[in-house]
Amino acid sequence: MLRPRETATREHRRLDGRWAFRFDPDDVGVDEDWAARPLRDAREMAVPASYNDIVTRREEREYVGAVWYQTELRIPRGWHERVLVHFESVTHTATVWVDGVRLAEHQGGYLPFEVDITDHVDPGDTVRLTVRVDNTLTWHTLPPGVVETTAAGERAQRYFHDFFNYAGIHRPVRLTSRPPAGIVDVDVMTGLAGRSGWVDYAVDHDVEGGRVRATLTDAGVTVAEAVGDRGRLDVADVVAWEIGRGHLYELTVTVSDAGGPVDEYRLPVGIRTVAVDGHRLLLNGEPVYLRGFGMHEDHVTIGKGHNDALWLRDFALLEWIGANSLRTSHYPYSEDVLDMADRAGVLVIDETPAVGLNTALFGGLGAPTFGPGRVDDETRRHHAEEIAALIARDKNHPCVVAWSIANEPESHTDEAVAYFGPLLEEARRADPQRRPVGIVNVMLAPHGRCRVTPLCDLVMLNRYWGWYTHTGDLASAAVAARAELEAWAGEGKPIIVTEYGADTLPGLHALPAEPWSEEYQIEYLEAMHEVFDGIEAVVGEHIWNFADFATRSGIMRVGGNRKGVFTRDRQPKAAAHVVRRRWRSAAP
Ligand code: GCB
Repeated sequence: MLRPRETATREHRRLDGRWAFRFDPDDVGVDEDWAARPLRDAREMAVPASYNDIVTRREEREYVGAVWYQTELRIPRGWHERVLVHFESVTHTATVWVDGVRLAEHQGGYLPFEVDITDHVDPGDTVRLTVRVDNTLTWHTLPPGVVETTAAGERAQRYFHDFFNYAGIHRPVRLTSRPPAGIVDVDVMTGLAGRSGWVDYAVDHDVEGGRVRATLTDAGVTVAEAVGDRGRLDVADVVAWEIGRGHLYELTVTVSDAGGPVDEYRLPVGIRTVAVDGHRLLLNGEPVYLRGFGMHEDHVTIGKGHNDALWLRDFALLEWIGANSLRTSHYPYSEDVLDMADRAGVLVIDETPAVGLNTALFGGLGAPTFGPGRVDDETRRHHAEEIAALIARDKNHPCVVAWSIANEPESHTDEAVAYFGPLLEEARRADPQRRPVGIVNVMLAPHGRCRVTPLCDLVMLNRYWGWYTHTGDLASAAVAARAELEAWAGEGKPIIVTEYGADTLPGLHALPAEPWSEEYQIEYLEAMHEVFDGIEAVVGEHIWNFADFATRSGIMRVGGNRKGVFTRDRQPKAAAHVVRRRWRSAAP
């Protein structure tokens, strides 16, 4: 599915704003046909935004189940072709009606879907768009979860991951128009040799007898052209896409039939190569060292709602601190974030929402992770769909340098090998660029115990020596860190430490340094950096986390997870200045 973009043949308008909204605690909305008429007893809700931090009652913030959103929209009078509604993300399950007609259901809270409403509307019509959103996590959703009943008889959601289960319509909704037949998909593969570069493109379309023309421009000037469904565009004196310099060409693809142009699509293209060579991760043939963060889509009041201003601030801070990369922990982020990374020259490890496939973590369950009725074939099928949809959405972004198909899953058992082996293969097959694929390994499955990481192209490790283990004893933490990293280095693959960090309360000071103080976060990071610098196979350090973020409440968390180098309102803790000195004095 191609992302909506305005071209000569495609238009869209955003449906964001304040929609009617109501909770459905008894789950009667479908039976009572709420979509057939204006929502009764509705209040206003912002779209896009999570609803959880806009409401004020605990039962509503922590609500489990269905909520309803509704808006009216007008189909522009000039729109006589296909009309669709494109949702960038609805968390976690969406059912969509137009004027009482149920048209679609979509599972998965972090990837886009579209609903073709052509047969249900006419140009100039005003129609009612209703969306039922269910935030329930089960063993067959990603992330997974279980619903329990509390002693007080309330429904409560248990999950095995460490961020608040925000829900709602999280990203823009667009009404779009495009030709009835046209461009279905575009793939690009780019290459470099000295001062020459090239773009191999492939266009999938459903125009009978359609002929494809591809034009590559640089700041409006044509640099190469080709004809045919697939072909190569050669670029002399290429400006490669690099860290900190996200140079983008624009590929325009047009499909014409005997009557002239039928459809046009435009795509920003960065010309670069990504490869793994032994211990090294190569960008454009040169070794790179990743400096950056695991992040979250998380802000005060809007929760996981997308907001350009807040993300521009995040990118400004990444630049300020000298970061060159990020991981979309623990789910696919808005496509706008990837666009920003493309333009900024920031490398991205792109992650699926498969977090918490591990019943030993965050609240635990005391039951095995894998098995019928828990993480089983149905979960695996959905997981495969999520991997395919993520790669289909993001494959053409130059910023994406690796795929993470899961964060901290159980990885030491036969069941884990049987589950992940085929998924890793599917991810490799799905990416035309064949970027490296892996899982992010959990500390409970160290070197010698984890059986899935050896099947991956990269070693990605989340490690909390000095925090969850060796708490307060950084000398011992460094010994443990060195020993384990050296063992992993023996695998001959690049190692990225995808998480390391210490909870820190801004303003809490202690001399000598103590856990939770600003001094400890600094000493902790310095101790880890000294270890990383001594091991050649370590090619990346991603601090956990970029900023403090919301979690469910618990005795391990004080106002959420406080491992941010920035506060939740995006101001630096003391450690940010220390990290900045290290990162800004390094090569790009
Ligand atoms: C982890 C998880 C991350 C948590 C973090 C922590 O290993 O991947 O989601 O937030 O640890 O702070 O405990």
